[in-house]
Formats: sequence, C-alpha cells, structure tokens
Amino acid sequence: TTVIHTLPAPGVALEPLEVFYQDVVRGLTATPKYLDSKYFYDAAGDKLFQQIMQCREYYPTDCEMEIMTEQAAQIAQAIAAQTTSFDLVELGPGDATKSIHLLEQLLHTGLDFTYYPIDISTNVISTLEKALPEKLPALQMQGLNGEYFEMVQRVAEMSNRPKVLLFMGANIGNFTPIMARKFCRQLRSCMQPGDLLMVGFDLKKHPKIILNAYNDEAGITSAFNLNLLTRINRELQADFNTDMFEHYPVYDPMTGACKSYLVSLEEQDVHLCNDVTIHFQQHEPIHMEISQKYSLEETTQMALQTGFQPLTCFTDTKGWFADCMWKV
Ligand code: AVI
Repeated sequence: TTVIHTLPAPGVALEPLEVFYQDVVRGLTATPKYLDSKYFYDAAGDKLFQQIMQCREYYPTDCEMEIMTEQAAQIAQAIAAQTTSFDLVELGPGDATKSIHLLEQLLHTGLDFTYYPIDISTNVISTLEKALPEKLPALQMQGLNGEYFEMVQRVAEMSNRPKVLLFMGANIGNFTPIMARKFCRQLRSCMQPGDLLMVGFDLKKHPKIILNAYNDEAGITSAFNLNLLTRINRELQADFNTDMFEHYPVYDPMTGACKSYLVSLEEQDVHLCNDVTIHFQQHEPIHMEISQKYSLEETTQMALQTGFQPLTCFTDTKGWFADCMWKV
C-alpha cells in the first residue's frame, strides 16, 4: 500500500486511505490524543457493533425498537398530517430493522412515498436493495451510496416533493453538542419549508445504566474500541499491541457526555507506516468516542437553535430514548 504524506493540490480529491492516514496522524500527534469514532466501522467493527446491540447492557437499540414497533402508527400519522406524497430519506439506515416498521405502516396508511436510504457503505445499500423489496414488495425505493449531504442534495435535484428525513439510532450522540448543532444546521440548509426531520436521541437517565451500556461485562465494547487499533495496524502498517491498551469509559451526568478512552498501560512507542513514531506515556489516554446524552428539553433547544420547529417526541415506556420530529 502506498500512502501519500503530502497534501495534493487544492481541488484534487484525497483517496479514502490517505484521509484515514492523515486523520489518524493528526489525532495521535495532538495533545490530548484522539481518534475519530467514525473509523470504528470496518467489516470487523460492523460485526462488533451488531454484537453490542445484542448485549444485555446496551439498551438504546431495544428502546428505539419499542418506539418503532409500538408507535409506528402515531409516527405515520404525524407525517401524514404534514404531507401525503413525499420522499423519505434515511441517513445511515443500517439493516433497517427499526425503520421497516415505519415503512410498513406508511404503506399501510396508503401514503405515496419513495424510500431513499443513504449510506457511505456500498455493502449496507446493496444488502437493503435486495432485502427490502422481498419484505415489502409495494415499497418504492432507491438506495444512495455516498456522503449524507451530497446524497440529500441529489434527492432534492431528482424530485421536488416534500422531504421527510430520518436520522435515528442516536447517531447524533456521536457528535459533540457543538458539532451536532452544526450538523443540524447543515441538514436544515438542504431542506425546504414544510419538510420534516426525525432525530433519535439517547436520553439522560441513571448514570450507572449509561455507563454499563458502554462497559459490558462480555467486553464487546472494549473489543469494538480496540478494533480501531487493529484496523490502523492493518491499513496503515502500524504496530499497536492491543494488549497494551485498556478500554476506559466514563459518563458525566452533568454534561451528559459518555466518553470512551483507550489507556496506554505502559510507556511505549507505536510506529505508523515506518515513518511516524507516536510516543505514549504510561496511563496516557486516547479519546475514542463521545456518546452524548440529552434531556428532552435539550432536544427542543437544539431544534430551535438550528432552525427547526419541534413538533413531538416519541419516547419508549421507560423514557430512556426519544425519536423527535421537527419541522422546517
Ligand atoms: C452508533 N452509536 C449511536 C453507538 C453509541 O451508542 O454511541 C456506538 C457505540 N459505541 C459503543 N457502543 C455503541
């Protein structure tokens, strides 16, 4: 593998591997050190995340599933109250096991819509394009493979129907609150008056419940974090010894920030592509991920601060998770 260490001329697109390399070097040479959690999701990371969602301690998936199975009719009604002919655009659909309940209900209600799942992974999109028509033969769908904003613009160019955007799974929590606001404003700038956005938020709750969800006994979340080091070893010819790092999650109930770190167990050097040496002090952390938790009031504030009108939040019976519907 060749890795280019200098920036190409402006306007020349970087290869994904070069961007990965530059992001990793930037993060590991910064003080304090960090890595971007969006890189967790290689093939092994996807599998580990599937396993996390099955973990006893990891509640968000079950909570949002309850909302989608028990309240699909109410969600469909809330959409139908705004529009009966629209484009339904889902950002990061995964295997659509949650949204399929809403799709089914929307079809059942007789609404006229096309489903556009958007994902950066070609694998996700091709799997959906095969599986969904088998389960929902009446569904009109068109998978889009690419960056969220580019693909949302693409849908806007293809049709002038109102848009209903879905951003579920508490993925917004993997942004800091400042970045989350920036993301919402950017989405807002792609939308027209009357369009809807439904965002999934993991809510603040007893701190122990949250911390346990990121510190499962079976060690899957630990393996999920360490897998990024393995990915860096493989793709960027690095020599991390994953036994020399320990997963350390923390939750701050004041700010709602749940953060994961990998702590260097000894003073050590790690080499990347044979030309960059990263020095670790004993017990030095790498910040790996944020999973921000919000109160319902904070979700309302976020809508208002980013140009949306908050309509309703659908919450599970425990009150642990919310899918919030906002209107432009
Ligand atoms: C994808 N995202 C919403 C998950 C979360 O809860 O922040 C990723 C995850 N990280 C550790 N466990 C799950």
